[in-house]
Amino acid sequence: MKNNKFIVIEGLEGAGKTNASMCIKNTLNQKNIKNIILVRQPGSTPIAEKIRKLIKNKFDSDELTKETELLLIYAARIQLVKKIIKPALKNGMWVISDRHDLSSLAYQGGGLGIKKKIISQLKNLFLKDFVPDLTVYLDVAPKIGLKRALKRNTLDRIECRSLNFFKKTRKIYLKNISLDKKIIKINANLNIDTVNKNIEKKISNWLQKKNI
Ligand code: T5A
Repeated sequence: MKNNKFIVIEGLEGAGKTNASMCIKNTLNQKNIKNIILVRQPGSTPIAEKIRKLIKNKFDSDELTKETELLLIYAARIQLVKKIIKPALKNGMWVISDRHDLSSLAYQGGGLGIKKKIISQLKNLFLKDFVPDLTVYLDVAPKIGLKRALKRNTLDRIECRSLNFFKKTRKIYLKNISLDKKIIKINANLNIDTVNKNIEKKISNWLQKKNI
């Protein structure tokens, strides 16, 4: 029987998702799991990467409406799920995704105020019962996360939003993780070594519980 899994990493900007992806991959490698692919959302297929640019870049002459933003993100997600994630899982690969549909609930739902019902309808229509086996939520205070993101790069279209936008986004993340037993919360305000140790420990425990 295949025991490969779909693992998602979630969190605000600068939460450390890129770092966490590598940490989870290394932890799996230590358990002799080597057949792993890393993907990011939006992105990771040629078309989804084009959509990613539309999402992240600012346009002087036009502005994405919140509904357009949601639909573009969902279009990129469906492209990735159908073309890469599902076939990889079918072939026995482990998939680690930097973000998935919880990001839409948090950012477009919490941050932009699109009704949960609308986002859930999209999810039910296109993802149906396809859900991650595990989600690792990196909880960071918006101010800390944005400071880290700013240190690394100039801020993109979404990162330029107000602190209040990210506070509302985090609130929805926290609400959802309290409802879902398949989400692990990590305190991502701590230094990177401590965060890595905590991720490694929680992933190892989870694997043990799954007899992997
Ligand atoms: N989006 C996406 C939506 O609005 N809705 C959706 O449904 C989806 C899927 C994606 C954007 O799209 C939006 C959200 C995003 O705005 P992105 O560039 O992929 O764009 O943005 P993020 O996913 O947020 O990626 P970031 O690269 O900004 O954040 P990460 O990956 O969480 O952070 P990371 O690992 O690159 O770390 C950032 C910096 O902080 C340092 C790192 O070394 C790095 O320099 N760092 C730490 N420093 C101190 N202590 C720690 N614990 C640290 N952890 C990391």
